[in-house]
Amino acid sequence: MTIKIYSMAYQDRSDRVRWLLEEMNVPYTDQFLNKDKGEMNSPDYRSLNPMGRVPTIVDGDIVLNESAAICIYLADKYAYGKLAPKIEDTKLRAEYTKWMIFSTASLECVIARMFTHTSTPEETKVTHDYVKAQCDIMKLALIPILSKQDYILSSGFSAADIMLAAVIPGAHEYLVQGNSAIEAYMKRMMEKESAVRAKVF
Ligand SMILES: N[C@@H](CCC(=O)N[C@@H](CS)C(=O)NCC(=O)O)C(=O)O
Repeated sequence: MTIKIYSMAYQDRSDRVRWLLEEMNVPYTDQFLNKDKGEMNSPDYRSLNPMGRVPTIVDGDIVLNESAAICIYLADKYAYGKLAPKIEDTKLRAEYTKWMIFSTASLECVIARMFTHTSTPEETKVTHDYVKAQCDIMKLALIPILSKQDYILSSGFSAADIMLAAVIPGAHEYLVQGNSAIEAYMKRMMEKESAVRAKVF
């Protein structure tokens, strides 16, 4: 049975799910919801995601929300030991889990403020100062790693790169611009054929 992805557009938080599936050559279909037409609020969709948010996937009898959880699930199911380190590789798996969660829980959570906390020029300034300061802190974790290796895990390309590289551009001016290690990393990611096929960037 083909996996179904519910989203609003290619470039919402479904981007990483589509990218991962393209990378693994796992077939899927897109179900785009029109928010203006109330499709996120329909009883049918609310039965899949009570919060009326996207992405959601349906994979057989599995219905899953939260992009990081979806990618952890899919990488384990379809690319275990390849794009997702095995549980037995304790150290690597711990690092992998950290970056999978970091991407949405720490990084995207901060970046998303720029889409919501900007209703006046004063609020916009406070928000941008906050996001910049937080990005400066997160760069302390990212730059040393990306300066010495091509991917966030020492073992090579993984689903953690898909998560990170899908989120980082949201704060391009604070994370990418002028930071050669992150710039080079993002260039590598944007050139991935699977990312191009998934229309991530
Ligand atoms: N942490 C969630 C966030 C989900 C989320 O907020 N998605 C946005 C779209 S990218 C949404 O559905 N917004 C609801 C709306 O715009 O009404 C995830 O990573 O999946």
